[in-house]
Amino acid sequence: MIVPRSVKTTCPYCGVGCGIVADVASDGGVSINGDTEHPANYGRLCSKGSALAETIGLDGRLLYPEVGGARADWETALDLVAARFSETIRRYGPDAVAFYVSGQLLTEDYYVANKLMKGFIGSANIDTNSRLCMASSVAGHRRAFGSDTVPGCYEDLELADLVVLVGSNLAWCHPVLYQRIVVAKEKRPELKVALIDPRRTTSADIADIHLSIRPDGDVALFLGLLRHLASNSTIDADYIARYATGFEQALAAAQALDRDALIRRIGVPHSQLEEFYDLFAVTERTVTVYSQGVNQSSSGTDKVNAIINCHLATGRVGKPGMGPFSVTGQPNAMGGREVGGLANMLAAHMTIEDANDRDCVHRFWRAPTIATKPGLKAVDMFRAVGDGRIKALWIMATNPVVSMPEAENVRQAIASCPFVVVSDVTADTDTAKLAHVLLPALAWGEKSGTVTNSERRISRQRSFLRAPGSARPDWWIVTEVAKRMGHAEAFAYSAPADIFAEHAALSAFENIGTRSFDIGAYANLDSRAYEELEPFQWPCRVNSPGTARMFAEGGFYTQDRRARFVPVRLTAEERTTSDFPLTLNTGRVRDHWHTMTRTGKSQRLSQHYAEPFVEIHLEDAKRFRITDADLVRISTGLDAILVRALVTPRQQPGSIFVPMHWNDQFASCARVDRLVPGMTDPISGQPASKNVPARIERFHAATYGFAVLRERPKHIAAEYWAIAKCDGGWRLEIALAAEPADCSAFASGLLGKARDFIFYRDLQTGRMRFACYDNGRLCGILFLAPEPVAVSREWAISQLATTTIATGKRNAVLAGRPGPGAADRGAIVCACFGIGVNEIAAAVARGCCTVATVGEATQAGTNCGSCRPEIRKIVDRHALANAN
Ligand SMILES: Nc1nc2c(c(=O)[nH]1)N[C@H]1C(S)=C(S)[C@@H](COP(=O)(O)OP(=O)(O)OC[C@H]3O[C@@H](n4cnc5c(=O)[nH]c(N)nc54)[C@H](O)[C@@H]3O)O[C@H]1N2
Ligand SMILES: Nc1nc2c(c(=O)[nH]1)N[C@H]1C(S)=C(S)[C@@H](COP(=O)(O)OP(=O)(O)OC[C@H]3O[C@@H](n4cnc5c(=O)[nH]c(N)nc54)[C@H](O)[C@@H]3O)O[C@H]1N2
Ligand code: SF4
Ligand SMILES: [Mo]
Repeated sequence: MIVPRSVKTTCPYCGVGCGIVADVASDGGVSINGDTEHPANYGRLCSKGSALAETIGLDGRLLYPEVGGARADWETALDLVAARFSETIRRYGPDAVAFYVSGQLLTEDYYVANKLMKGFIGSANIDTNSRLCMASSVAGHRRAFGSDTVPGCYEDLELADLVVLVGSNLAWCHPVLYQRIVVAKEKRPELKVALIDPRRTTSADIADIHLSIRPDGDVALFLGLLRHLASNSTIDADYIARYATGFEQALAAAQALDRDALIRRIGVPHSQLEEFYDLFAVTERTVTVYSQGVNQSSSGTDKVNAIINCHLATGRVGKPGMGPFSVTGQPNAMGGREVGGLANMLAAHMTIEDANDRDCVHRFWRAPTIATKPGLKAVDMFRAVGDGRIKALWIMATNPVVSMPEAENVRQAIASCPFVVVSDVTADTDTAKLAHVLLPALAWGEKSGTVTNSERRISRQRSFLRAPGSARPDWWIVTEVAKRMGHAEAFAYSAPADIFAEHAALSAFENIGTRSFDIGAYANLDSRAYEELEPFQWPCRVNSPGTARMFAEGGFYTQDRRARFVPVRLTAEERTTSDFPLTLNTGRVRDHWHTMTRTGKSQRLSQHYAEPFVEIHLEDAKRFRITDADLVRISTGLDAILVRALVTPRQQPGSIFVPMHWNDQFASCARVDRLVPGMTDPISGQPASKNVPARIERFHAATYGFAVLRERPKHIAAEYWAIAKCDGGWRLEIALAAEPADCSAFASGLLGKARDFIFYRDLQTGRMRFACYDNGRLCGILFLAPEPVAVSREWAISQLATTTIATGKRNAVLAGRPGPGAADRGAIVCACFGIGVNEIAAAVARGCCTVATVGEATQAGTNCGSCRPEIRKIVDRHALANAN
């Protein structure tokens, strides 16, 4: 008998850090709702947060340690990890080992991993996937503010009169923040939104102005803005004089540039540029939100400083409704930065290069040693794994074979490494397959600790599920290895609360207001206080209540307490050549999370986009003879992938977009990071994943196929395939370079050898359909055609849901379209209620002319709201069609 309970926790996906209430019923059922009291979301959740209950099942989970592919007990696995790391260090020195960790670890996990590497192993070879995510923002903050501090808070987005979104698709990637802006804008239409993104993303929906700049045109754009602000006397000379230095040099650097060259580099019409500049100049309350379009660039750090320069110049920093705002991606990207999880940081915002900082941390930890120089950053780390300098590697909570640039080299490097440990919650990730030792970690819902969101707010994640199998928390795994490496005393924690208290104490240790990260108020908290910990914002010094905004009155963390203007330079970032004439841009979709190890388990989240794709502009499609729904091969100097073409006006000509999510478990050949070279920003070391020269060509398939299947097939013999969960089973897209010699054998290979197998071939068109039944129960349908299969996917999927199909109706299944009376929902728009585009269009045709009335009629968009921008588009399209 399960005791029903209601537990407050935090969403494990994006850096908005929404509060969640998880209710566990007596039958074990879990329901997830937004926490109405949490200041990040006040009850809201997006599609991913709302579908969390679907992803906590144990299918695919790693539940027991494995050594060499065989199940092992913890003692054996931990002893082996400790022995191999110790032995490698003894023979080759501390820099021969490395940890590659993640912003999806909790702060406590992160803290002990960093402590073990930097203070007890004595190397700084610990880097994190935040290198691929936040490193440029960290470097930019440190250059400007002397510390890695986000000055503002979420409320500023509502208080602003202008929100500038730079390289951020907030509607899909930080949906609850987006919704907060939508609501604020409805209340106060004078709140303007400007979007700066080469693509016209869904976030353009609320934008009053969209600048479709050239790839990496941002530095030029903000240099131009600084010049404009200076020439229009919008400079806050008083703020600059009191709190900053270097303004003249930064302005001179901007003014030295040729105006026309600058405009060409930005790539938008002069009039539109002036409109944006004027808007920025006259709007005191301006927040500039930026994300991966800024960070993931070879000029990422300069982009950050070019933005911050404009905010410093206008004194718009850390005041209500004003400030530069780097939004974090992962749930604990910020926590990782606090503990010093990057290879070039130490701990609690202290730096490796600073002898005093080293001494401070060394003494606090009572450590036998301390790292004396920065360790290898992610790209260099995997190169060092590849060339044998690193001989033992421990990967925790990240999937680098999918998410690292030069992914195929990374895969080979890991495969060649003498000793690889992977701690994960999923058994079969592309990275886990290469591990010598696999360690099962507790997943969200089972583990406890803290995370920090984009506005420096620390919240608790609390467990509400029992630990399955013999999975253990990441902090426990790390400390058990540390103990076995001879550091029992320094890692003798009994619970996450002990680690959090130590982390808090270190943040305040010898911190006389010299370090911005200070949560000394919690240095002595006990387990009960930890259990009850309410969300708070750092800094939160002893006897202080936490801080929403910083730097309005200066107080930066440089030697002289002044902020620094950085004289950024314009560098050439035009990379296309005649061989690779397009710019490949990569990023996210609404309903998937990274490498899909979790969202791929949810049929709801797998319907919005069910296969990997490339977005391409009509002009380019014509130029390269590609039509919508063709399969295309995209190649760069490194490698090639196969994906579906989506022809769209959202893309600017010359640039294509491929999502980062698909891995080798869900598609034959769609890991986009195989295409991305390890080119990095020279200051932050962050890879430039959004500007890669590429080529596109049509993949000439002889046969295309679509199938719905009750069971996932073991093997798919096709050049192209992409599989996704759907209601009742799986949906599969395939393409073959040559027509199968024996189509029936091919079909039974996929559908299984059930008793009843029916088949239809249209001799004229060459189209074929197969269906297979077991005792009247449909096992699967396969459609094959010489062109992309045109059958309603939703209708085919709905056939899986019908329990038995009468013999007379079986032909309708083969006809591959809905019979009379069976509506085709169309592609799913609302993931929460499974409402398709046809249902929404029908509601609009019946007279629903707003998102709200569509919601009343169909329920679409009435739960998490992530699909509202798309519904609005359908409504608008209809209005436009009527107007014409
Ligand atoms: N649904 C969903 N949400 C997520 C995640 C997820 O996987 N799925 N991941 C989370 C994580 S870890 C992160 S880091 C965030 C990322 O959140 P975002 O940064 O918003 O997401 P991306 O799609 O990577 O990139 C944002 C935009 O940058 C644009 N861009 C490309 N090049 C340039 C350029 O040169 N200049 C400008 N100005 N823009 C450019 C792209 O066209 C893209 O629309 O999302 C978080 N939220
Ligand atoms: N081309 C391109 N590449 C990119 C990006 C891009 O925009 N374009 N974005 C980059 C960015 S911003 C990011 S953040 C990265 C993300 O890339 P990854 O970090 O590789 O992505 P995830 O799929 O989130 O991987 C997390 C892994 O940890 C496991 N896991 C989940 N919870 C736990 C836990 O509690 N403990 C342990 N031990 N394991 C757990 C999951 O099963 C999964 O295998 O990708 C980067 N790569
Ligand atoms: S916006 Fe969505 S993914 Fe991000 S924390 Fe909130 S519910 Fe989770
Ligand atoms: Mo990220």
